[in-house]
Amino acid sequence: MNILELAEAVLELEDDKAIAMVKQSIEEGMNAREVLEDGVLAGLKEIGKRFQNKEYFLAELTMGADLVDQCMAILEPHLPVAEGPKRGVVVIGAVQGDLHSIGYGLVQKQLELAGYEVHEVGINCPSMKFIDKAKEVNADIIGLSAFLVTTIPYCDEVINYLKDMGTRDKYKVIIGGTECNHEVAAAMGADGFAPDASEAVKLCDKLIVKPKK
Ligand code: B12
Repeated sequence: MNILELAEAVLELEDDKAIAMVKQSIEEGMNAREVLEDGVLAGLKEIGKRFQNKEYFLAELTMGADLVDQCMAILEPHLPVAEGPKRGVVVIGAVQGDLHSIGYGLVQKQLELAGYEVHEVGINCPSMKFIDKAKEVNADIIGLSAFLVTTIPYCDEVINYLKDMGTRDKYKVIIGGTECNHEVAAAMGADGFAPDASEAVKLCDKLIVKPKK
């Protein structure tokens, strides 16, 4: 199975071909993470570019996201799992107004594989729901996903609510998503930003001093 051809099939929204190639990659014993990142997600990134250039529209964006979901479901059971004590508790979701679930879903998966207990609060999640969930599960970290310039202010809102409630020190807050970066994170007073799921795991490892029993 050729990974570049898989990325191309995803980009061209050739569902049957892409899914068959993903299945074939498993049969051939290829590295599932590479197939996901360099094949499936590389194709999705190109879909985003076509959308930006107005060659693709919302329908194609949605079809691309559905195809990626299907490919991920096949690959997931083949991703490597970490063993050992629980490393920490993370609450994650997409902030209010944001419907992008693939990105934080991957972060969630990678964190779980790395030994974190992760609680997902879903898409379009009101700021207080992140905080209530964090309290309920005694989280170490709150992960906010924002893919749009218009939804990033809701990351600020979560941080401001935590400050208002006098609980800012209780949780580390991290952000991610296409339109986020280190500067945006620093400006809102977040504890960190990560550009992708593997960096998100490293960031959480850095922010959590002691693993949980
Ligand atoms: C798929 C997609 C959609 C799908 C999402 C489906 C789903 N279930 O997720 C749908 C069709 C719903 C959608 C809708 C829209 N979208 Co859209 N979408 C995308 C697209 C093509 C890919 C996003 C994606 O999932 N990538 C795959 C992931 C794996 O890639 P990734 O970003 O590298 O993910 C990593 C990081 O982001 C990070 N990360 C993510 N979350 C978190 C959280 C934490 C805590 C941390 C630490 C890290 C982290 O880790 C991830 C894993 O490695 C992007 C293009 C792009 N370049 O991002 C546009 C894009 C984000 N969308 C865009 C737009 C404009 C829209 C719409 C407004 C379109 C419209 N006219 O309606 C709507 C808005 C809907 C809403 N209210 O949220 C723009 C945003 C531009 C901007 N300046 O704000 C983009 C950039 C496209 C473009 N180039 O114009 N979209």
